[in-house]
Amino acid sequence: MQSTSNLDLILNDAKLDPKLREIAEKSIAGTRLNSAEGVYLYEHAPLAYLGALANRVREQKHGDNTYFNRNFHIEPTNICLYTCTFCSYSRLIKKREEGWEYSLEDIMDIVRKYDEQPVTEVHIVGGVLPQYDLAFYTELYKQIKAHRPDLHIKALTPVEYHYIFKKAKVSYAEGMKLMLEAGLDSMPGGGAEIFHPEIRNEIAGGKCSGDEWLSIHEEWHKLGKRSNATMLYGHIESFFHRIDHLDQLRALQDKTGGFQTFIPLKFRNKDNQMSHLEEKTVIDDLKNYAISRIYLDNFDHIKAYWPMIGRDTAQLSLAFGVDDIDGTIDDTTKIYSMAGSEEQNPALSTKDLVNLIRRVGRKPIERDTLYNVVTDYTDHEFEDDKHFKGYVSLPVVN
Ligand code: V47
Ligand code: SF4
Repeated sequence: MQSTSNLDLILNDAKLDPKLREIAEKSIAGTRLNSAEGVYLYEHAPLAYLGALANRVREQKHGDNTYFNRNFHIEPTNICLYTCTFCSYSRLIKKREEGWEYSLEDIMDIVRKYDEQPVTEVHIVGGVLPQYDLAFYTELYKQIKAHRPDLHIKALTPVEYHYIFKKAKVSYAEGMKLMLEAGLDSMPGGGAEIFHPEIRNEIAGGKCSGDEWLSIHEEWHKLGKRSNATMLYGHIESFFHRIDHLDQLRALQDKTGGFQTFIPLKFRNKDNQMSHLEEKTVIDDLKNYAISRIYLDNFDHIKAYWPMIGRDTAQLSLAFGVDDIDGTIDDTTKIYSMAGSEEQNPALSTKDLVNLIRRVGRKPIERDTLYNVVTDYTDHEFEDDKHFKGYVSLPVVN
């Protein structure tokens, strides 16, 4: 594990690029980096420098604490009327026989399957289709809350909400209030992709714009509620576009403080319209985690979505600014490998997940969605972990 002494060693090197020294000094002093400095980090900073600097920020915020939670995913449908070029769902509009469209009762059956499981959250996200409208989701949230009031509903992204509200002819503010009243607790970070229209129009044309994505989160935050943010990187965007994306998130966070976690999502190239693009390397991924940690000074958490990047990279990421590993359970999801995730059949028991974190010298903490501590596993001894078998799912939509 890296420590601040690694950073001292790097800063004591007389040959260190003076610009990188200046940036490190700014970060250490708690002075915000500007966008030119962000791009400079992507273009010039070596991996060891980025790791040492990001680790310093991470340890200042969280020490060795590394968070995970127990949730399950439901994808109401894997068919979508949009055609994002990176998405492995979009082709299904023409091949409906490979798709599913769950009814409200189907979804409630899935929820009931977890009745005996110690999960704290249900993460709902799927494709966009007309029948999944305002009435459908408000009724679904109400039924979930009636069945299991303590289950945190983290559901849908501005991609769906924009579509649903437009169809129902309600404003974003009115729409989000209706969702809150129906039982929505928080919003996941999906659908953000890359905000800059130069890229967004190419890869996600037709769905909500970057500004609309941000406005819906803003309305949700105004209601006193929390959400996450993502960035889909490693396709046709440049470093400038990545920093522009982070800048916009940082600005909204200054205004509302409503974001909890930033989740960088590495583009995977299986079975989509951008399959010809080569995927980024692990080194690029680690640099991207580190720069996100250094740059997003007003975000509490940086999350690695381990089913997508694999266990080894997830462990490494904990030394590059990441303090959260998405630990989820699910045995119903069918599409986790559609986009070519690292984990073809990802399954980790709580014990395995705890050990994965411990083995790189960090402290495993099970959290709920809002980062309240559920169980501190730092000194926990597992006698028999058979009562809980964890599985993870991999939603790759929105
Ligand atoms: O928005 C789609 C991405 C996202 C691909 O908030 C792809 O806790 C890589 O947002 N390669 C959905 N990524 C997943 C998501 C998420 C996941 C885990 C936790 C949380 C959270 C949010 O997946 C989409 C899109 O950006 N995605 N296709 C692909 N080929
Ligand atoms: Fe639809 Fe989301 Fe896939 Fe785009 S990323 S095609 S909006 S499911």
